[in-house]
Amino acid sequence: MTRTGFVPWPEHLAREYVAKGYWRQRPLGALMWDWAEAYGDRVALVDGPHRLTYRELAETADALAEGLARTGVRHGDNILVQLPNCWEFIALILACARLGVAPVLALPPHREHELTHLARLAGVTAVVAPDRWRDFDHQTLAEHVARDRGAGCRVLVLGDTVRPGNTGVRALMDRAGDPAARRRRLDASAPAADEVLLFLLSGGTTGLPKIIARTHNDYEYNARRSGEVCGYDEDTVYLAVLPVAHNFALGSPGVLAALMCGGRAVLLPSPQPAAAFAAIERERVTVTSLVPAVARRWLAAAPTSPYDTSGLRLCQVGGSVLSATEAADLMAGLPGRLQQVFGMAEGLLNYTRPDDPDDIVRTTQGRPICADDEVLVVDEDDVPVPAGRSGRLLTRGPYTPRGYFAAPEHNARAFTPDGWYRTGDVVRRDVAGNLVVEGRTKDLINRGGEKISADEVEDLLRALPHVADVAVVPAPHRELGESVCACVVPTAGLALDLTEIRRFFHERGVASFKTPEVLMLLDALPRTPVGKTDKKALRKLAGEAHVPRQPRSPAASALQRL
Ligand code: OOB
Repeated sequence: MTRTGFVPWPEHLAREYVAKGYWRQRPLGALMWDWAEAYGDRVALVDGPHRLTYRELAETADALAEGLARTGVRHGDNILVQLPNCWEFIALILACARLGVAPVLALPPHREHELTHLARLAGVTAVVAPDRWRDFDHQTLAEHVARDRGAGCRVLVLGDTVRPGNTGVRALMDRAGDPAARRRRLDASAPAADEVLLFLLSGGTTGLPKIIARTHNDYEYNARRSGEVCGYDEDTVYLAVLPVAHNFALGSPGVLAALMCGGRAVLLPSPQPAAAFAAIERERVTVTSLVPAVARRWLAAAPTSPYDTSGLRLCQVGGSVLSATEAADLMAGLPGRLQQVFGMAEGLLNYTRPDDPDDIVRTTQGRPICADDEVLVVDEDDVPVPAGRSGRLLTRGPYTPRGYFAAPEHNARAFTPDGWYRTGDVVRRDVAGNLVVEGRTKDLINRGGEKISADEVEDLLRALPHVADVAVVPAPHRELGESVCACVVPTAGLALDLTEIRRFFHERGVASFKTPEVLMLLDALPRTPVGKTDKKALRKLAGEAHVPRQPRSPAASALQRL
């Protein structure tokens, strides 16, 4: 079953990846049963009061797979999934894997703007959402998104309030009936391992989000090899505080690697320090992963925390830039050994190793996980630069797909003709192969690890009559690293402020984390000699004019007209 829009690896490499044991040629659903056979009564998932053993998880995933099939979702379909961290999320991913249905993993803050786009792009046949989450009515949102897809797109709801016409996810998990017979039926119609397992969202390319099809083969390797590099074993207890819809918490090594080696995954709906520290003590957590913004909050909270977090062996930090000074602070003040992670939903993963010297852990973002990860550091003309010099990072490898899904025009820019992915990151590589991230060429805002396309926000702002010209750049932010700064040339006679922008974005159904938090009103945008918007100059302005989020008023008003 091939999905139109999927870009495969060249055949000779696919064969090589199998021969070298990277690709195991077993779909994740089959592996799930291997885990259940090996670790049956051990606890696999913990979510508040819910504790599921490996066997319960496998049986529930099978029941859900057949439940999904009864609603009409079938092998080869794509579905949109928007769920917070909860055990049902993991059961759903495994159920989809069993059926050959690929979930598009949206984030809980996404709204109609993003979800409608993703649903169309992947041609989904169902939308899965909670009934409510953080005071927001996701069921109604899911109904709107499904309606846009037309008749036949179902709404599946996780929660107590399932409206008529929609289907309850919990009811689909009913384990009545013979699990062995169900297992045989699902085995008989299992997908092939080179089919799409799931879709991850790209971290901010041009325009609306792109999606990345990850296969059973490549994503299983992504998680398994990451687990090996990070020393995962049966005693591993992984705490997921970042969204499991993200590659970092899901499979790098995250929840999936914990399940692969008989460990345990503990799911929390937020990275709030007190709840996280309590969970680390209660569940004897050994490893967790954080973005720097969260790590900073944990660092601030650690000295007064009453909880025993001494069981934490490894504290992974990645997703956005971490300076050597900050890394040193985290090494001194957070429980567990620091591990830097430089990864991407597009594939390539770099980790400092648990036994690396302090100096490497403090000053680098680690090295690739696979001997066949190809890494090139090049100049503007794609010519490799000497070791130790900084340049643009290109990569290929067994878990780095060869194109975004159904995006041929974008792929022509984001990939070289011979399949190298242009990461958009500027790095330096030391003699041992460790990478140091020094910047980026891609036009995005990295807001606490959440990537926001400048292009997308600019397009939205252009729809406001008040906006004559616009450019979006990052503004430094004390906690988040960066926030969205809108540089606007206003239409003569029309006043514009952040409240108006916020209202507009809200009405358009845009995820709130993309809403500009800093506004610079300008008479004209600076231009480069060739007439392009000079974003470098604007970034500098935004940096100089930076105002902390709190308090906003006096300093922010100084920004109203520069
Ligand atoms: C992770 O994945 P994405 O897809 O959200 O974002 C990838 C981009 C990278 O290209 C780079 O620009 C940035 O995020 N990034 C870092 C970084 N780790 C990621 N920039 C500086 N330092 C780092 N350590 O962010 C992701 C995926 C898997 C594991 C970890 C992070």
